[in-house]
Amino acid sequence: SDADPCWLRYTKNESLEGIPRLAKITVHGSSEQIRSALAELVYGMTEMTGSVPETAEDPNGLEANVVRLVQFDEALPERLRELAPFHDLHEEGYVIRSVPENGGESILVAGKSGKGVLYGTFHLLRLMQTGDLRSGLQILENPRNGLRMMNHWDNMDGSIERGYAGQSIFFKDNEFVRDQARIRDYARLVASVGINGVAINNVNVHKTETQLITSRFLPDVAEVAGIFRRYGIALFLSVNYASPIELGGLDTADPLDSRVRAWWKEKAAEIYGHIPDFGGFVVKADSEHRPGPFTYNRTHADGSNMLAEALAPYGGIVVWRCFVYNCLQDWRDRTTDRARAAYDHFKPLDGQFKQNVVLQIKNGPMDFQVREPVSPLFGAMPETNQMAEFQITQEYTGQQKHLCYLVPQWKEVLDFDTFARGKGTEVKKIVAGETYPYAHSGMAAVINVGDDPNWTGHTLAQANLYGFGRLAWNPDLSEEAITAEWIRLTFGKDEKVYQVLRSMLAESWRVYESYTSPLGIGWMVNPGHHYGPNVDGYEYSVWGTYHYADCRGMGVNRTVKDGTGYTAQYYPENMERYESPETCPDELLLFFHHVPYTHTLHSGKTVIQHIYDSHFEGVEGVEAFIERWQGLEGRIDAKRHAQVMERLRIQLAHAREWRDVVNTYFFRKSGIEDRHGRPIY
Ligand code: BDP
Repeated sequence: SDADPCWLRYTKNESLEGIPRLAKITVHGSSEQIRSALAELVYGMTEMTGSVPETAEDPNGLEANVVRLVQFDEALPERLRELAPFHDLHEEGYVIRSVPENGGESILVAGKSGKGVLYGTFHLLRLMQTGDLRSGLQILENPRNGLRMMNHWDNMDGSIERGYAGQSIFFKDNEFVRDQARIRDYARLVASVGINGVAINNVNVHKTETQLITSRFLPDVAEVAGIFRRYGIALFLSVNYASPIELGGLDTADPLDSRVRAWWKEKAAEIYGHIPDFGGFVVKADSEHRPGPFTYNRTHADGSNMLAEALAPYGGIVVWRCFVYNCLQDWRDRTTDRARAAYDHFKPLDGQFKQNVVLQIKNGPMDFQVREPVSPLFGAMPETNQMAEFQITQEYTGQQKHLCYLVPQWKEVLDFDTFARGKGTEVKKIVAGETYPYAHSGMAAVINVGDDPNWTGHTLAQANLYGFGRLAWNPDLSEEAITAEWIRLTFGKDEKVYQVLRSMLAESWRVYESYTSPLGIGWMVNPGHHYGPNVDGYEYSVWGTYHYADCRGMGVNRTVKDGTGYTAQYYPENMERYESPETCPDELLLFFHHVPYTHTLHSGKTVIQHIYDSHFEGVEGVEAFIERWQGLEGRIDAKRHAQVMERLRIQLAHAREWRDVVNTYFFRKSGIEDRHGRPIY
């Protein structure tokens, strides 16, 4: 397609010229994925060197001075077997090795599976793109997370729930799109960062999407699955829990009803008849008006196990979301607390789920706010598979009009110590299945792409997609390393471009946070679309998202002592830290405590002065982005430069609006003047 190549931008690269081994590629293996690896390598090398490399099968492993793609199988010649430490590789891992041969040097890219070779090939291409291809390569990588998933919230009419980059690349007018070029390029992009599972439809499964698992659409689903398969991606579908009623004509979806169970079993057989390697189901049940087992007085273990039983014979899994809460609560009742919901619902069910169910838990207890504590459910269920859900699409973080690089936020979540098994039980270990021996675990994210030519609306939002994939592969990668890779792949090697982009990305999350809702309280957005400031937008509504601001103070008391008791859901070390305003980190103070505006933060400022200062600083931060970005004119292509500049100007206007609305609101509530006498209305 002619869409933006994002980080797969293979610009001509002088440093590759004159490397003779790059003139030829040999292949051992016949999987679809190794074929894709070969195609990618040929394409990338052709673009970078200006000449098409020769390709050859090499059944005896005798070719020398080549790039050698090798998938392990029984027929692999002894010589090649010895070159790669296959025993150290997981199913999806790879090695990249320089092998001295005939006075020259070959590059070996080897894996146990075609997927491994594909991931290794993309790694090799990265080294070529960034000019880091050296001799003496000794790389061995295994993915830390088994499940590395994207969740699309795409609807079949082509719209995308919380999408900010155009229409769906999969669906249009209640059908599948006919031109699959974008889908292929999409598969390449996400596979290049190691994604191995994609759910193509919205977790809110409406009438048309309910039919995705019927003969009407399964042939189309199978076609997309075929494209994905070549890139090592398993296709998942979000399903409607009430399908037995809506599609099967039954009068119930009770998970313990034998007719319901039989219906799902037949359905699974039908699906796998079309797609033998179908990944499984993603399920949003009993949440925000979606049907679920609660209707029949059954638990979420009953509900998910019933689906798991149907998928098990084929190796499919059930990704069961923990975003379950009462969205019709009485806002006058201060004892209810939405933050408690996931833990309260799921923790008591630990140990009751089948092995092929995995619970998908949002990173925070509320809903993808700019700042939230980490969900206390992580690590709280030793006997139940868990995975983390993040949001790449910027629903609450500027909707891809604002620059907000989320890798720093995700790093904080992944590095958060739950103390589930004493010190050093970080979220990243739990979701990687390293703390408890989970059968399935990993990371998923709600993706930010649509059919906009640049995929993500804001060109720089591509960095979030890239960064998520890299972290899912290896959560120990540093923010700096991920950022540096992405900039060099996407914008080349200009040092000034690197410095400017690096600083903008690194600061952007905190800048966004500082001009929006303060100190972890979240929300304050317009209801419905969730863009732009509206301090009381949700304050007197049923959604459970409040700030409780009055003339004396603000914040939600979630303590055990005299609040909602939410803090008790954490292991003691974290509970104690959050329970007292003395030890609670400033950035989360209002999430956990209701305090007077004059309360002094650890920073030494009062809450009210912090609100004023941070909102002015946030706007200044955006002004500085614009100035720095201006300085890159002429150093990157005019099109992308202008596109980002246009977004930055929108961001500035809207950051000012946020500042003025929030500052004015709290000035009027509190009656306390800004110490610096700046304009507050
Ligand atoms: C919220 C979104 C809503 C989603 C829901 C979910 O506002 O559109 O359906 O999460 O995750 O963030 O199910």
